[in-house]
Amino acid sequence: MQNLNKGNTGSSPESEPFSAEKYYSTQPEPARLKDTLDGIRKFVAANNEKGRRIVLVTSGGTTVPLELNMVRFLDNFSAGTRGATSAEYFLSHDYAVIFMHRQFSQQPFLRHYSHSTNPFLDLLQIEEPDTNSPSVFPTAPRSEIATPKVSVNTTPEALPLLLRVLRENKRVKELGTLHTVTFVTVDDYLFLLRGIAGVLGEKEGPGRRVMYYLAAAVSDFFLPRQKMAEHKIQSGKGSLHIEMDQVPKILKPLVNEWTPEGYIVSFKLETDPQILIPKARGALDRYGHQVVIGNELHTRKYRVVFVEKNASTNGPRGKSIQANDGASSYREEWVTIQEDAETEIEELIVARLVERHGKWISGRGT
Ligand code: PAZ
Repeated sequence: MQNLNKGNTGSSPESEPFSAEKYYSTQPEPARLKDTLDGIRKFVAANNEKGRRIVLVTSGGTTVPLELNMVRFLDNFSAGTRGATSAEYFLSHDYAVIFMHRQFSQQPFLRHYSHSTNPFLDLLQIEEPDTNSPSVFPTAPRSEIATPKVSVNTTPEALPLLLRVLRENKRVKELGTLHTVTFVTVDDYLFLLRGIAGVLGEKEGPGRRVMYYLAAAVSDFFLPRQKMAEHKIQSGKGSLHIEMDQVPKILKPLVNEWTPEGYIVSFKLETDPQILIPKARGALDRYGHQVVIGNELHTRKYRVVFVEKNASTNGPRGKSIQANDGASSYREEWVTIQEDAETEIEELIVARLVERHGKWISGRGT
């Protein structure tokens, strides 16, 4: 057996768990973080000036590298569909969207033509006089391939969706309401989240007009840089033993310190239906934010549950009040669609959140 952890890694029961503070002072921040945050600051200022609501949508899964010169990593499940789809609906409600997503995961608008489910090239038709011409791909110079005699059209079935997507994409570009940033590792994610929350929470910023929609699947465990092997882990020494540390729970500082006025929605994914609601309630108790949206792995596209605290048990930010009757402290709303429905569940999720956020902004919501 080989132990992946470098040096004296300590055994988990005795080692100190990483607080957010310790995490941020010992782990590496992503390259060009300052430039990324400058870009966010400009985007926020421009949209804040127009009085728009702003939402930070996080989307896709984070990775955990196993080596400093990374060849192997652990990944988290998520295609980024929830985040990309929701971002489109927030844009249609005139939100300015900061879309923070895993590199190469689904993106608003592009998602309609990504991967192999709906390959873009199959939607296009090419018309040219000589259909028997020999293959020119990929050797011919590009200038020779495009001749005035060739025209490209979409298939008739593809046109309605394509038009809708193109028009909405154009509208959003003209308004300047979508700003995209990418992450790969859990370190990237955590530093970006703290940095963006810092910008959104700045004085003269959007205040209560900000929503956090945390749909990304974030690793619960990581390998601190100080414990990582420098080079590619070698095989041939038997089984591999990896001891990982727990990622600090950053919802706590997000709610209490970084974004005093933001409306915060977190997601909880489970595979065991029995624990979904208790875990969602537990998160509300622990962090004191507004909503946990629970979903199960296999039904997540058709069924989600909004878990919230009742007004009487929701104290000031970050402080929940314990009711005598545990169950009545919470309310749950299931949102479902038929599996073959044309509607996307994100349309319903976002519509409900926009309404709740409106109440939060006017001081009537919890
Ligand atoms: O990206 P996707 O559509 O494939 O999946 C979305 C999801 C299940 C990752 C999301 O809805 C979610 O639950 N995110 C939080 C995951 C977690 O509990 O860490």
